[in-house]
Amino acid sequence: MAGLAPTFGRGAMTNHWVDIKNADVILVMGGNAAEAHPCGFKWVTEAKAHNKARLIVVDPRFTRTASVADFHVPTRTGTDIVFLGAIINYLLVNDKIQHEYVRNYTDMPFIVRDDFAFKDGLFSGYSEKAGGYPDKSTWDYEMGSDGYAKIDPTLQDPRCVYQLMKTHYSRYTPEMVERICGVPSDKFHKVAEALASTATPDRAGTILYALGWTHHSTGAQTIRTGAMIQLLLGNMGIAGGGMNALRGHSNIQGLTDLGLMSNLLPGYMTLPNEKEQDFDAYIATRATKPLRPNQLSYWKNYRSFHVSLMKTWWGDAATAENNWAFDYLPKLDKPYDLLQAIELMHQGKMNGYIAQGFNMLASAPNKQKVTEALSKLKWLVVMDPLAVETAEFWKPHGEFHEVDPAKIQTEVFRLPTTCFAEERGSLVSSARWLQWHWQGSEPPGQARSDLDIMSGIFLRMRTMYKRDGGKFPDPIVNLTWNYANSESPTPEELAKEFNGKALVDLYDPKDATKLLAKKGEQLSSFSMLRDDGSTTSGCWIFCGAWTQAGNQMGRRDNTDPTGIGQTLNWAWAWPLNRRVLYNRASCDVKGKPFDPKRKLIAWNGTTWNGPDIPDFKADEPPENGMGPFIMLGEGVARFFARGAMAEGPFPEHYEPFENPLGYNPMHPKNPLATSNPAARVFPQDRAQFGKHEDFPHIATSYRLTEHFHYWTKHAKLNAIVQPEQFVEIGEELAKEVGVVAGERVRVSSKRGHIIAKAVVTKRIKSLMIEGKKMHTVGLPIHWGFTGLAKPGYLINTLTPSVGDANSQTPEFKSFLVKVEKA
Ligand SMILES: Nc1nc2c(c(=O)[nH]1)N[C@H]1C(S)=C(S)[C@@H](COP(=O)(O)OP(=O)(O)OC[C@H]3O[C@@H](n4cnc5c(=O)[nH]c(N)nc54)[C@H](O)[C@@H]3O)O[C@H]1N2
Ligand SMILES: Nc1nc2c(c(=O)[nH]1)N[C@H]1C(S)=C(S)[C@@H](COP(=O)(O)OP(=O)(O)OC[C@H]3O[C@@H](n4cnc5c(=O)[nH]c(N)nc54)[C@H](O)[C@@H]3O)O[C@H]1N2
Ligand SMILES: [Mo]
Repeated sequence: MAGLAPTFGRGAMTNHWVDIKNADVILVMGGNAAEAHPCGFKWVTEAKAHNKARLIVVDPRFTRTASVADFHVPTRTGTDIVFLGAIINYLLVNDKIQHEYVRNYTDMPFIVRDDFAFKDGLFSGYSEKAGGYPDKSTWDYEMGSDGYAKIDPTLQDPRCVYQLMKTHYSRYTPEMVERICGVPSDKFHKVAEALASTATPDRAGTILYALGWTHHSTGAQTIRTGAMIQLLLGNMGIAGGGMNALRGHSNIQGLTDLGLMSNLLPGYMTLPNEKEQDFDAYIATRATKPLRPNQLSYWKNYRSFHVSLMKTWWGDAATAENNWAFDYLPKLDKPYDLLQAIELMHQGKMNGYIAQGFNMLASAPNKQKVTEALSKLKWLVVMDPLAVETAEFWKPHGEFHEVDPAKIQTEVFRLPTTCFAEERGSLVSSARWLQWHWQGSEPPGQARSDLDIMSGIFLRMRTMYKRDGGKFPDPIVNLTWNYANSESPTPEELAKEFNGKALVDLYDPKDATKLLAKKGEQLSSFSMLRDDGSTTSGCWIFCGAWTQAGNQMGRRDNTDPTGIGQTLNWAWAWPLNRRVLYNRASCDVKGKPFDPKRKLIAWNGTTWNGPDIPDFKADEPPENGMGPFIMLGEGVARFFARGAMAEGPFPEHYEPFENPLGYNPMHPKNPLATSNPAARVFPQDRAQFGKHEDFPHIATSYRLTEHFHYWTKHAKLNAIVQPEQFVEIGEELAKEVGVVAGERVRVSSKRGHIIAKAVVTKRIKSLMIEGKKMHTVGLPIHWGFTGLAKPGYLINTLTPSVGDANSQTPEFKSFLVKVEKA
């Protein structure tokens, strides 16, 4: 089992960094972009300077982003669905929605099945025994005899999505926001009014978010709630709009794009599960059919993407007869996310682990559990340029890390790697741009690139399989490995492989005389991919990045013909260089831009034309009624997530697993609906949750500009600017526990304690929650026991092991502690 740094958040920007300058209203909620994305944040500054944009920040703390905002709203962590749900309610009740947009481009008119229900905080299909929703069949539309979903364009049918949504969010009132989030009604209304001002076609609003939304057991649903607001306002697909996930590590976007998650294949295809042994059935469940007449449902091409991937990986060994080597793919019995991996190690069910660019002892929740888990491995490989905490987990480090090496049998191998500055290749930004970068310096000492190390391991494994056989050697011995130097594939060779090529002369299926690509040529679009084994593509969404014309990612022409940031010749964006996803929705049904100032595309009578690349069928006449959301069978966006989410089709508020009240004010009488019923939680971890009676303070953890996680403390200048661990507490809490700035505090949770200096600040205010005064404690994450900065405790000594129901991302941002004078 290999563990690459798992992605702790997911998604991408629907728009892009430069486009933020086109916004009239910017909501930063669940992130601190000025601090964690300081380069990209300049586009917020541009919007304020040139567009008179209003910046609103909703964050438990007064952050560096808040310091330049027009308006900051302190809130309680883990309650954003209440706040956003109340915004939905506000927009619906006050009729602040873009009518033409929602009627034509969303599922509002769709009729939902009769047996779908929501009661006492739980949706139909819930099973207490299974601990979640084993049966989601009721979360679906009513289907007509013609095979299409039924709709009511008048939106009057009580079972249509619009009516159900209205009822669902009617419970989300400003009063509930005040009680649950601790946000007074006047502050809530100021935010609601600002957002509502973008419901008109001539105004745009954007939402920027990151970990303050993802690091919760309800993370994915919080993001959905934000997206629902953007849809109601007609802000998706337009310049200056969108849902913009600000990703973390410089290439974490590339990591998810290439499918480096336990359940993914490249290009957001998914691995089969254990029950999916039949190839055609596997394809059929993913190649979704249109749910309405004339819709594109682009995933219908799944087979072409999939077969092209298998031809890339296994070449001649992938044939029509063996279903393109479908048997070579592992079939998942369960998701193997980080929390699962730690649990399996902890149960002694894993022998070895490769931590590649991943300091898991520092970054994963519940350090004690991680230490015990690592101690049960036979071997651990750490691939990193630095001597990080994970590689030294077996060694005592005073009060910061107490272990007994005599009791740990794990053999640890450290393989020193290069880092980004010592290699060339492509990095994918949050904006989905693939940008080529060039090597800046030579690696020191014996450091070797990850590519060389992984190739070395692979080639030696292949030799052993060839020599000794084994249970199922085929996937290893038949893997395509056509690199000039097999010990050291180049980034160029890999980039070309991800793009894909023709394996035969490819002719236009509609015109047999028209040659599209000669055998061996690089392809220019994923529309050329075939399901008959005649094409390859290692990642279909990257098809177009390295064509016959060469490396598109290295392009550096920043010409912006219309001045709205559409620099189509700078780098290359997936898919097909489109810069704003769903840009068809920036035009009315006739194909005329809603706002000519912000034109992205328009219909000229025969085709759709830019300044952006149409995210649509380029020659599809508007009168055919094809919707803008071409990846969905509906062709329109979903308010009602049919079957897609783990805990229900409409986002609902559930409390964090360590809950400062002991109940969920939305459902005080139903303990089953206190916290997310479908969250990732193992029985043993449940026993390690603390109670509010013992741990009365709400903790959240976050970053500082001066450090990058746990490795810049190895760099002298960073270690000088932020030398020592600290804990931020508000003035009222400081008074309560009797400490002044600079004194040491002990912060404990059910899982352990840390001791650090107190920073007493006005930036964190106490909140009134359900009539009780509550305090938030701020924990910067950057310190540990290796490096040049002053040694400190790992923050994840304190955090609970529990994850989001959909992404399994740990709940790092909301847990309970007790602060005392040390
Ligand atoms: N300098 C620097 N930059 C970085 C990084 C770094 O380590 N250093 N790390 C990178 C990585 S990997 C990532 S993922 C990104 C993360 O980028 P961000 O998500 O912006 O970073 P964080 O500081 O973890 O958290 C953001 C904010 O969320 C707030 N918050 C906590 N809980 C809640 C909540 O329930 N609701 C709301 N509305 N807000 C909440 C916190 O107070 C905090 O201000 O940054 C990247 N950029
Ligand atoms: N409590 C709490 N915990 C958190 C978070 C939080 O907000 N609160 N944030 C979470 C998030 S969003 C993230 S992303 C994680 C971060 O967790 P990690 O990814 O484990 O943290 P980093 O310190 O960035 O570790 C990356 C390592 O990669 C090494 N490295 C750099 N370049 C290369 C290379 O080219 N090859 C190899 N092999 N290694 C390289 C670096 O030296 C570094 O040690 O932490 C998570 N943990
Ligand atoms: Mo991250």
